[in-house]
Amino acid sequence: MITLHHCPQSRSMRVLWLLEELGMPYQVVEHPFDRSLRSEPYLMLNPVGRVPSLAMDGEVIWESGAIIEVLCERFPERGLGRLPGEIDRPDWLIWLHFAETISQHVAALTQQHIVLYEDAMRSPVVMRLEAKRLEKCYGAIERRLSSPVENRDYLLTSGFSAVDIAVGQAVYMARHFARTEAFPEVSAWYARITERPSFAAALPDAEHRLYERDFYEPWEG
Ligand SMILES: N[C@@H](CCC(=O)N[C@@H](CS)C(=O)NCC(=O)O)C(=O)O
Repeated sequence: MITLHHCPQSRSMRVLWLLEELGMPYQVVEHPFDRSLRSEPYLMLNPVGRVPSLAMDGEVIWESGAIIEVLCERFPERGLGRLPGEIDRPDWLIWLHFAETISQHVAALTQQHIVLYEDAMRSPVVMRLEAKRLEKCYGAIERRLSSPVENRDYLLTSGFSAVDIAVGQAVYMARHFARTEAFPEVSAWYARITERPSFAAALPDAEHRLYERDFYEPWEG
């Protein structure tokens, strides 16, 4: 059995989305987004006390990008990875890792808006800067989706893959802090990938949301 250690609305959501898309049996252990992730038993699952962590075939795997790569290689028949030698392999790796570039800005903004609980701890400059950097990331996706290829509906020329999930989930998080409306290709792609039932299955229920709001305006100080 595959076991995913998960916090709603965190990077583990991209693994949940992928597991749904793979259609293999799995179970989810949901953790609160708090200091319990630093407990000794949890550190056996992720030595830095983060989600996700995945147990599969007697192995514990952490780092969402590595988990996605391992899952796609374990179930190649599902067609969500691009294996070494395949034409889109370099692009698959680029976009898989780019998800983490986006997520780093989201993490900074989550810290600023949510984790820091006193206004004196927050920085309006950091909030604005990080939101702008998210827009730069949207710009990179926009450019990719606008590149002149027939049917550029997804990040890869060869069609939907796990990198649409990884980047799509990062954009799901990022949209709490930077709007996508000014990026028409990103908006259309995001709508396309999030209409999949696998995305709906990875969404949190109302009681387990990390983000209480849909959008956080920069704090003005
Ligand atoms: N690069 C790691 C980052 C993991 C990470 O930072 N996860 C966040 C949630 S999105 C977390 O668990 N944070 C808990 C904390 O920092 O205490 C990955 O992609 O798995």
